[in-house]
Amino acid sequence: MAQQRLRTQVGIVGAGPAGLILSHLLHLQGIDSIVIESHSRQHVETRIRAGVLEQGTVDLLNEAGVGDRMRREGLVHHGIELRFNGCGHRIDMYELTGGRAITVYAQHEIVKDLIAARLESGGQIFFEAGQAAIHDFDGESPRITFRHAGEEYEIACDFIGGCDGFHGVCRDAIPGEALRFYEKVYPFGWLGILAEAAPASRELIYSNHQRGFALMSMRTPQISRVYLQCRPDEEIAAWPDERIWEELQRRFEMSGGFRLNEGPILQKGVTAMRSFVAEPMQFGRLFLAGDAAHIVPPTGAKGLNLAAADVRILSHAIARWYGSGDMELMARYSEICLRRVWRAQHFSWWMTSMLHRFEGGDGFEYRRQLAELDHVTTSRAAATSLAENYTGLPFDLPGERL
Ligand code: RFL
Ligand code: PHB
Repeated sequence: MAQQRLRTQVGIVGAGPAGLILSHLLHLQGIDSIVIESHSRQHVETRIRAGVLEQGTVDLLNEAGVGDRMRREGLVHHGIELRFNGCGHRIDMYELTGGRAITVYAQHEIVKDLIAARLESGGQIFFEAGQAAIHDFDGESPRITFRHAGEEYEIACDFIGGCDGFHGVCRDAIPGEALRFYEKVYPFGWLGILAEAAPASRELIYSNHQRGFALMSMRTPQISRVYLQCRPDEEIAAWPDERIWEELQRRFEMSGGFRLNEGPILQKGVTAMRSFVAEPMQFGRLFLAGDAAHIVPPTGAKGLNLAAADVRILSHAIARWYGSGDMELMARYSEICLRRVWRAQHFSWWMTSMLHRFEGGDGFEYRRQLAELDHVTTSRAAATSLAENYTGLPFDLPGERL
């Protein structure tokens, strides 16, 4: 069978937030890319994932001209609630950070907006691309091969964006001795539901409870997104809807009385929790971005935001290379991203440790958590640190030049 040969400047594997934002930002700088994605368009546009966008991510999407629907439909939140020992405590992030906020807007809506923008401006995305493989990225002429609609394809390019998530092929294509992995697996997971029920609070509630952690989030004023800590290998079949609601009601209980609004559960699933970093994030002309390079536990709501921060740097680095042949930013890509990645790793680990129930604890862990939560909710300095990290570090950390 004849192979279809294509040529582009940047070949991108993965049409998640990292791959799509990268493709769009490159386009804005006049750089051509082709994206290949193993799933269908419908699948990636309906996959329920993240929901919390840092101020910097919102600003990036707005500046890139893909923020119209997010501005109309996204929910801007100025605070979050930490709930423990039967009482709620609001962290006023807006006031503590001098006006920074988060926006609740579903990841798959961002994906929809970006796919529409790419296709509208003539961008090429191959959905349902099978058997993707990357080649020759240690030299000057990398290639991507894949199958699509029964045909074999080859894309010749100058650079490859490895944006194919944690289970993708790009990271594994790098010689083992060139990478170092850092990993921490947590002894629990999250059971998440999407429910047709009005959120019981206007803002997110992170609840530390002796039965386990629970989080109330939302997608719209009519749709709740709620999580509860469970075993990492929890069987979803063991959780009929009534059991989920009963457990959630207990974990959000308050001395003054509080009930979540219940409604039909539209979707449910279990996610294991891990912290993971692959270093460096570059090998030759292959650049890893987003979950392909790092995973954070979702307690800090950082995964999608890190993916956006990575590709922002990468698009600048690539644009500089094409513009003036300047390699410096490209050479520093990994180092610049990893600094933010490790800050987010620390914050996500810290939130996770403060809020989850650890099995086998003799009570010391729980008492320590209560003391920490007491500190965070009564010390302005501690609350400010949480608020700064949650709303997001500035895009350009000290010492970075863009
Ligand atoms: P993605 O989204 O996994 O996209 C990778 C894409 O690559 C495709 N792919 C391939 N394509 C071609 N060939 C192959 N061989 C391929 N292998 C894979 C995949 O089909 C997919 O389309 O990675 P990306 O772009 O790096 O984006 C990262 C985010 O998706 C992730 O970090 C967040 O969803 C994490 N996350 C959260 N992040 C936040 O910032 N705020 C949150 O509130 C938040 N909540 C969450 C989360 C993740 C969760 N789960 C399900 C893990 C809540 C949960 C429950
Ligand atoms: C979500 O709305 O899906 C969400 C919110 C906050 C988190 C994680 C997930 O920390």
